[in-house]
Amino acid sequence: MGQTGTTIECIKFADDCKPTAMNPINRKVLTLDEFTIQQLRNFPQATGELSNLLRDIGLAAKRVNVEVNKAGLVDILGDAGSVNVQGEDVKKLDVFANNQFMGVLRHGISCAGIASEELDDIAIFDDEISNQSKYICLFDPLDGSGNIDVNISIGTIFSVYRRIGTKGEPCSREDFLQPGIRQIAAGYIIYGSSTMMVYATRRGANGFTLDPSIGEFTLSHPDIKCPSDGKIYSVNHGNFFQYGDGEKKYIDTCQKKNKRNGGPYTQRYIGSMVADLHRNLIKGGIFMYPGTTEKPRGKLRLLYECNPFAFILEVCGGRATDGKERILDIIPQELHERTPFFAGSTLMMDELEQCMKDH
Ligand code: AHM
Ligand code: MG
Repeated sequence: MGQTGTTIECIKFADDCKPTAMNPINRKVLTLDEFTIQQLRNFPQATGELSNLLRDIGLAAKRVNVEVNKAGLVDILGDAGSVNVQGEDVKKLDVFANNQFMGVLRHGISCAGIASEELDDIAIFDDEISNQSKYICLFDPLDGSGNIDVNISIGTIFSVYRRIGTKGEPCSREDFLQPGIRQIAAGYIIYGSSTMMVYATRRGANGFTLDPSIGEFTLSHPDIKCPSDGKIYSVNHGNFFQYGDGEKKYIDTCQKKNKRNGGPYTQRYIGSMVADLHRNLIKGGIFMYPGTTEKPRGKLRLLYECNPFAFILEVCGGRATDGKERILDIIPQELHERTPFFAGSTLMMDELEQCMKDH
């Protein structure tokens, strides 16, 4: 992976997947649980804590998915803050999502505490079992939630670190303020035309699509790689005149043909970063949320929006920076700090950086 040079080959499934007389099930369809167990079998020294954690996240995601799919019915069932026809309080979906992720992790055995876009401070699960667990998690439980009422894809973003504090004691803020390069895993769930969970470890990134008929995430995108070049650029053009000269120059480059790029590129911007980055990861492209004159640090949060995507992109062969520095090397100062964010295919990122240097 990137500068760390610790890429480990992704596990291949071909032989295990073949149906045999002893095992007539079509093993091509691996569920998320089967996949993580397969990985454990390949790494006997692993304790299984990370697999537990990912299973917990998958479970919360399925619950959130059910509610997201019902979102169009809020006018029938009751608006957030009101009481629905069953007499239950209707919660805002992002609060609901936050409670689901926090709930499964608090009751699980692999997470000592969480930080979330929905919480001002960290939540420490200070009980005997949680204090023994290795990991802490950071979440944006429902990113792009402003898009819910118009039926546009939204997502959950997560990031997992090994805690640096002493096992047996409650976790602390230092565990959460680690640079992104120390992530053990990162991922996202996209609630879209189908629901998908993608997660990356240093061994690779894999995507799982929710099969509604069995209620399980199943391996649909093994060993994801980001194309080294692409033809899509994603940026909020409404802010164009507030961007710096380097960003303006690059956007100008995207709109023209040159010897390298075979342009003009296609502009695609949903305004839901999980959907925008997922598309660009699979098809090749670049995503930008620069600082503006009004908001010099941009809008996106370093710890639970940019770091996880930077990690996933680097595992898949792409890159992510704040315009100057590699995102994963930034030492965080605050839980909710913001950063300009540029991420995508390496050749497009090279061209962007050249424009930023020249201007
Ligand atoms: P949110 O965390 O309040 O949902 O905001 C984050 C979202 C991202 O998903 C998206 O890329 C960005 O805001 C869009 O912002 P803008 O409308 O300024 O382009
Ligand atoms: Mg967000």
